[in-house]
Amino acid sequence: MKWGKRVFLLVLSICFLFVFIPSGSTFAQNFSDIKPSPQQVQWQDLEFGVIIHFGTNTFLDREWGDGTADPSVFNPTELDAEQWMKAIKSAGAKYVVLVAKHHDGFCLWPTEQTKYSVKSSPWKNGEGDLVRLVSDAARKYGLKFGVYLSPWDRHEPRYSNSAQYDKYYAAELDELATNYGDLVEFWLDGAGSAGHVYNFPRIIEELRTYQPNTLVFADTGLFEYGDIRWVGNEDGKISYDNWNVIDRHGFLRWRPVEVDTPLRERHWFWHPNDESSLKSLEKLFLIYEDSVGEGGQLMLGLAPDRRGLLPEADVKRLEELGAAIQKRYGHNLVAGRSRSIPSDSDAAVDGDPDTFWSAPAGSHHAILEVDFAQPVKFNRAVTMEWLNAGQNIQHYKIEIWDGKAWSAVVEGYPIGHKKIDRFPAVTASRVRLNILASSSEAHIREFQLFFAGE
Ligand code: FUL
Repeated sequence: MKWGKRVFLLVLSICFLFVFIPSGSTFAQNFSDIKPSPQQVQWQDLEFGVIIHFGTNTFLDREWGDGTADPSVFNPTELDAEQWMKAIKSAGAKYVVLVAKHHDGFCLWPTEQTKYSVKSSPWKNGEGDLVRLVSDAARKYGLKFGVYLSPWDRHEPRYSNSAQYDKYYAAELDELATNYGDLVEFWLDGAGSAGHVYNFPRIIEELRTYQPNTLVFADTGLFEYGDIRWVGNEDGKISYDNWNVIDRHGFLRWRPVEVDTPLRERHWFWHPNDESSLKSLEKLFLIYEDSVGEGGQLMLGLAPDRRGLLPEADVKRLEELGAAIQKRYGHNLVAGRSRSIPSDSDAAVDGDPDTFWSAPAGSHHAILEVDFAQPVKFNRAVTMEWLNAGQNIQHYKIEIWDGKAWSAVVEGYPIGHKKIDRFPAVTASRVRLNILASSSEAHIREFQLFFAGE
């Protein structure tokens, strides 16, 4: 081809790009091109965290303080952050997010930005720092730590001036981001902010400067700024197919879902005479299966009482939840008790989620079979996808061999980080995960079977 013609074609292609690709569009992206960041992968592996609400509301029987509470009301007499951590650990949670400032504007650390904080309270004669106590206790118990800093602030007079408030909020954020070690998650709550203009790009830039690995939770209205998305309800349930990649305003992004729900019905803060609102073990277990078991992250809300302790009944319930998860998902029938086909698929059935099996490169369909020497009875299957290369599995069945043919006990679509399938008990000695469609080859970290009682 002549040079003149080549240059002409090049110019033509560039013009084509400018004319047909709208500015800001995600050029040549489709869902299966989108992969998680390493930080998102690590965070998804945590599966279960808690968010702690404690502040002036606790002492005034309120859920949303109006910003007028006198700091003198904040006076826990027996506060013990280690008691909280022991209970959190017993439930099996892996990290703690502390509400450092709720909508009432009262700060739980001695900030330099306002007097409206623990500094003005009688607690420890104004010398206390709850963010310090909780972050230290969390780390002592092997739990990661994060914070919630409400943008909506019903106390701070600067709130009425967007530019001044942005400065104030960013300065508060700086203190939290620079003084309390690594933050695993930063909760950006959209509640109450309707109509207020924030400079979130600047605020997130500030956070990223000091905490490049923090994952930002943001509800759908603040989608562009978040790494994690809100499930859309506070019931503890993902009630739709859970794909990690979603499209909002033309942005295709990996946005794993977080399922926030309080331990007590509808209450994020502690309230007197509220014992009956404590969720039952059955309900909590269902919440676990409907969130973690649907590939999401469970964020359970805990509320210390006026003593500064988690109520005994709540502590007991958390222990019961941890024990129930262990009981139902502690005895995998597959690892060490079965043979898998194909022969290179051991990593999918070894009980170790740090190893994974890859179906043949470029394949869009694959079968993983496990054979037992004796028939096994089971009613739960747990499947985990290795997500670093994307969420590839799009349609699958779990099938058993009845001696003559394969029949499906489950038909599903996404798998994602973890999928718990529940079905009436069956007994079989040959079971298979039949991946009917995957955008690229499937990567299976684990395929496990359980008998979780009738
Ligand atoms: C919501 C808030 O309005 C609630 O009070 C609570 O903090 C919950 C976790 O987020 O948006």
